This record gives sequence, structure tokens and C-alpha cells, in this order.
Amino acid sequence: MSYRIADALIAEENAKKLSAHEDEYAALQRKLARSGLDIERMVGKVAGFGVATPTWGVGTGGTRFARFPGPGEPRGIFDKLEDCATIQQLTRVTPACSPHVPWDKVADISELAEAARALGLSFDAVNSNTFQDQPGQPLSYKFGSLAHSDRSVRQQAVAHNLECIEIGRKLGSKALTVWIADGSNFPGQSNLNRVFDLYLESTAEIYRGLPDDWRLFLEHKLYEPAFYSTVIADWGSSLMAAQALGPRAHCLVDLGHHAPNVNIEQIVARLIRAGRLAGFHFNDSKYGDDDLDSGAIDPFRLFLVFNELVDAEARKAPGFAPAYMLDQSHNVTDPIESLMQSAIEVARAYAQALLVDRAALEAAQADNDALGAHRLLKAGFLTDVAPILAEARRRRGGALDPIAVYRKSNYRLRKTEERPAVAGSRSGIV
Ligand code: LRH
Ligand code: MN
Repeated sequence: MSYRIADALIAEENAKKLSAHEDEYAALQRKLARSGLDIERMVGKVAGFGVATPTWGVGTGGTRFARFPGPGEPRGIFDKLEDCATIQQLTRVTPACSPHVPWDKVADISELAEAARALGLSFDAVNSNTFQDQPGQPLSYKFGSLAHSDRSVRQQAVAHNLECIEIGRKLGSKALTVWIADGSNFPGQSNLNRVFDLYLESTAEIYRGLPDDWRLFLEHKLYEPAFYSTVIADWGSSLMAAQALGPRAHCLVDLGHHAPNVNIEQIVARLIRAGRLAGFHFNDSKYGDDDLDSGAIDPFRLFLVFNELVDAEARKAPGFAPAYMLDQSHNVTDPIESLMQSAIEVARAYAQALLVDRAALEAAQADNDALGAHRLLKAGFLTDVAPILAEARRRRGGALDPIAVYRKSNYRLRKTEERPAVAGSRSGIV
């Protein structure tokens, strides 16, 4: 029987921290009440909030230079599900995980569905992979996949995506995320128009293979691994493709897939207005697609993104149903700790955005009171919502301090005993 953290340990540790927590909660309750805000309503909203963990994120990540696996690494998807369940057990904000095929492919998919059900987990969007060649794969994706010049390679990539839909259907997913690495490294290497047409032609076949209640998430990325042009490089290309494909095609925003200093919250506002916001791959970055922990570098940017999301939620924007997922690479931390902290940072940005007095903000904007409007918005970001987040966790059986309980449980040490180290480290993101 593999080790699971006992709920009794969570209760025991919560009991030690309860009076301090109740103190801070009462103080925040009084503070919010002075602005006419009901803390109980906030806790209710946050308790209903969820962000999916990436199955590929619970193993130690790496770069093209090296990957330094940590102790007790997950050996495969069943170990990964255990770790995702531990993140949910302690934070109560990650009820689903997002699988990646073929990294998570097993012979009997129903066994996987059963294992997740037993751990209290569901599956969010399934991710396809035509950015690597698999052992025994007939045709290489070296020069692209859905936009490859050779029709048989495009067909191979389409078939893979249709297989991902089949696997996702058995897991209970309701969406397929398609990110392709297709692009070029030299001006002239590819015809920038033709590759987009080929992408549309291939993706239309995938779109036709979607079950009626599914959505297709198109993920744009500025560069890497292609370093001159990328077929779906930005939100404009993604939106053009989604609108060409059909009403169930949407644009997924990975925060790390933009040039530095791009106003991502405005891109989010535009995609919401178009009714085509698929959702997010949350992470943080300073330079490129660094896949760092959400909120670790620029928590204000994350808050500004959630300000657009809460605004859309408040005005019931048509077609607004974003999927929230993390997509990170944990190269120097315990991935479970990083994912717990990141999920909490995403929930924090949501809670802070809920505190913004939108009526007063609208009035200040109408009056061109620039600083007044900015201060009203910033007031949400500057409020310490930690007691709300902790109370939402506590009421759902989670830990007031997830990382403290995780460390106290020696979960990683126990997994190191259970999971013999996988010999030899290699470079690469996973
Ligand atoms: C591409 C990406 C994509 C995943 C991969 C693991 O950079 O963000 O979402 O498939 O990372
Ligand atoms: Mn991503």
C-alpha cells in the first residue's frame, strides 16, 4: 500500500494554527466589512475556485542543458496521480489534473480513469504532443507536424490528435489542447502563409473529430523551439484560426508564451470580448518561456489578468468559461511544494480581484480620475487575502499551511523509499 498523508495529521497541524488563523480572519472580516464587503461571500467564491495541475509538472523539470532529478521522482502516470492527489488533499484548490499524451499513455486507459477516481481527481484538457518523435514513429516531426510540407506527416499528426481525443473521452476530459512547435529558423525556410493554411487544413480535421460537448484549445507561443517564425506565434494567429475552425475552437493563453512586457491582460480582455478565451497555462517568467512558479516573479501581472477575468464573470460575458491550468517546470524545488504554492498564488490573484470595488472603479474611469482608478484597482492587490484562502482550504478539509504539513509528513522521504531512483539523468524539460 503506497503512503498517503493521513487527514489526521492535517487536522492536528490545523489545530495548532487555528487561534492565530481565527484572529487574522476576524481582523480581515472587520476590514472588509468597513468597505461593505462580506468575507463569507469571498470564502464561498474561493472555495469554488480550481486550477488543474499538469501531470508533467510533478516530476523534476529541466532545460536543454540538464535535468537534475530529485529523490522519490514519480516513475509514471500512476505515481504522478498520487502526487497530484496530495497537492489537492492539502490545498483543496486543484481537483483536476491535465494529462499529456503520450507521456501519460498506458495500455488500459480505464485503469487510469479508475486510479484517478479512487484518488478523488478528475481530468481537465488533454494535451497532444507532435513536438517530439516517439520510438518507432514512422515519420519525424523535425520539420513540423500539422503544418508540415509533407501531407503524410500532417496526417500522422492529425491521427495522433484524434487518438488523444479518444483517450481523453475515456478519462472524462472535455477539451483537447494543441500546441505545435512548427516554425522555421531561417527567413525563406517556409512560406509564412502556406504553413498557416496547412495548419488550418489539418486542425479542421481534428475539429471534425471533436465529440459534441468538447472544445479545442489552440495554444500560441512566440518562439522556441523555432527561432525565426512560429506558425501560431501570437493571439492574433490563434484567434484567426479559432474563428476559421468553428465556435468550439478557443485560444489558450500560456503566460510565458509572449515577448517580455507584452500586456497579457489586454490580450485576455480581447479574447473574452471575442468569446474565444479557452483558458490558461499559468506560470511566471522574466525573460522567455521560463515556466517558473506562478506569482513568483510578477504577482501584479497575475492579479491584472484575474482583474479581467473577474470583470468578465461579474458582467456575465457571453461564452466565458475559461479552463484554469498550471504549466510549469520545477528544476530546483520539490515539484509538489512548487505546485501547491503556485495553485495558492493563482487563487490569491482571484481573491484579490474579487475585492476590487468595480462600481467605484467604473465611476473613476468615467471621470478620467487616473490615479483614483488605479488606487481602487491596486487596493485589491494590496489586501492580504491569506486568511480567506486558508479558511477556504480549512473548510474543505485542507491544511491551513499546506507546505508545513507536507514537510511534516515526510511524504517525499516516504516516496523515495517506495520509488527506486530512475537511473541516469538526461537533459530536457521532463
Ligand atoms: C509549450 C508548452 C505546452 C506543453 C508543453 C509542456 O511550451 O507550454 O503547453 O505541451 O509546454
Ligand atoms: Mn503551455
